[in-house]
Amino acid sequence: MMPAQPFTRAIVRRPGADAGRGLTTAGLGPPDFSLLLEQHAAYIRTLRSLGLEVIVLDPAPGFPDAYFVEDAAVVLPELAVVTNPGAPSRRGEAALIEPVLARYRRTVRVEPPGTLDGGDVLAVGNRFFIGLSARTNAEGAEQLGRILAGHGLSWTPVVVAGGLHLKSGICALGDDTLVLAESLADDRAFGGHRRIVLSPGEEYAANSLWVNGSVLTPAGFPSVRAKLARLGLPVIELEMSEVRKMDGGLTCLSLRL
Ligand code: CIR
Repeated sequence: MMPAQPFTRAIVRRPGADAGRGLTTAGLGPPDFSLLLEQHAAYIRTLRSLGLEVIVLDPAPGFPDAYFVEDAAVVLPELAVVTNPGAPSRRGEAALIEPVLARYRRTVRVEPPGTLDGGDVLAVGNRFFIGLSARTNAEGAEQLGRILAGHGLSWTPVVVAGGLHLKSGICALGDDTLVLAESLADDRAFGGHRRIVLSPGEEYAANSLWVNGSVLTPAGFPSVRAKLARLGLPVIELEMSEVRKMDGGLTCLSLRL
């Protein structure tokens, strides 16, 4: 289940004091800022405990969603694609992340009128699924698709019918296994892979994060934990209550390189 190239680094950004002004549809109320910082710090500690070098960026004033760094880029082995985030309030995040990524990769950009959020991009080995969502339009998906194809990587568009991003309902464990919400289970796009289908009420845990053979999953979903553990993977549960209030999950908090 290990990919050819394990991750060695992660880029994260600390939430700013304005985090509660970010976009959300969760209806769970504003996050408790000190608890949000605690949960974010635990996430960083966990990535470090798995051997990753974690590059921690400062909050970006004026961009309350900027700690969801995953949306501003798609990192490939040979280059980083800096996105044009779909939400107007998040567009400026691309320019903030580009110089950081340029330390590690050649960078290219998704250009308007294309929009794309990294949360809509799921890599399963050499195969990519790109969600068409309220944030990612067909033009943005095609721009990324052309870049992927140019690197010998295949891609499939998937219409995101519910949830913010494609990865709000699905994640990949290594190169062959998908964990997905029941609403995506019948989508033929995912047919060729081993699939763990989550029951209604467990959807939030579909955004789990596989890191080099371990899987991070949100706390509070014991049956998902059990399903993951049955695969023989080490499972690490993280408290995500405050991140969830802002529609965020485990993958959005980092870019893995
Ligand atoms: C937003 O609505 O853009 C943020 N509040 C949440 C982004 C979550 N990102 C992700 O799932 N990749």
